[in-house]
Amino acid sequence: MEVAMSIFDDISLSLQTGKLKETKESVQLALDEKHSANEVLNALMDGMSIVGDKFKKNEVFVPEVLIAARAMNGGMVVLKPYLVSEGVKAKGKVVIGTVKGDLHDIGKNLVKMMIEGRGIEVVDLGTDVSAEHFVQAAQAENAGIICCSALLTTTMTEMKNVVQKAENAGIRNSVKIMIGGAPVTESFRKSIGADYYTPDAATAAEVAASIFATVKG
Ligand code: B1M
Repeated sequence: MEVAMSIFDDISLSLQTGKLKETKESVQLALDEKHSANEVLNALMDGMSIVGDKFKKNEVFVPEVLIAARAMNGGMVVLKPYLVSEGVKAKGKVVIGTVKGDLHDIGKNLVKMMIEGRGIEVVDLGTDVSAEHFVQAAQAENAGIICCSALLTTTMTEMKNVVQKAENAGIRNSVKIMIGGAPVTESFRKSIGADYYTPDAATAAEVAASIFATVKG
């Protein structure tokens, strides 16, 4: 027996397979058929979350995630004006960057894309970001989470400064600090007093979504 595919399945599947043109077209079609922007967003997020799960299980790899994220971004460009006019708000805001002295950004970019795939707004501070900059940006953007990535054993120590600067600035109780990157571990997280360590981009996005799910307003 054949199962009929809905327009939402089309969106999710074309995103999962990284088909930019098809993703944009099916998003537009769903909107033309008068489906709400929120429903369409959920279909995009569903696709990205399936990609994230497969990435965690090593069923797909970095290139597949990057092309899926490109399709997600394309779909979001079509969707954005409808989200704005329907007043659909982002679920929260994150500032993200690679710490001072560190120029590796492939993992950080994956984390960013996965978090965006959860309907969360992400302000990307780039690479070589000082602790002061992380904290100032979190204050200026009123972000709920600071996400720090580090790939070098020599730069991961900057994450401790982020925790300290957040304390000094008086925002430690209102912001969660998430850390990750190849040399980072759970015991390192504990030693510096950060809130969450996650080993990969998909888990980082899950944790970010769960943080905002428990935060009011
Ligand atoms: Co560099 N490099 N590199 N490098 N580089 C490593 C990291 C290294 C392990 C290579 C090695 O020696 N085997 C080594 C670090 C050794 C150490 O400190 N333990 C190293 C070194 C030494 C250096 C230089 C010092 C080399 C030199 O110049 N002598 C130099 C440093 C420059 C600097 O940053 N100041 C350098 C430079 C570079 C390039 C510029 C050439 C390039 C970076 C290009 C770019 O990023 N735009 C580069 C690359 C590509 C690598 C390797 C080969 C790949 C890193 C990568 O992108 N992996 C790397 C060796 C390796 O890993 N095999 C290496 C793929 C990416 C998807 O994984 O970033 O780990 P990753 O992200 C993962 C998770 O860690 C996690 O999610 C992602 C996947 O799900 N994650 C988070 C990441 N951030 C997270 C944040 C979170 C949660 C999860 O929450 C906030």
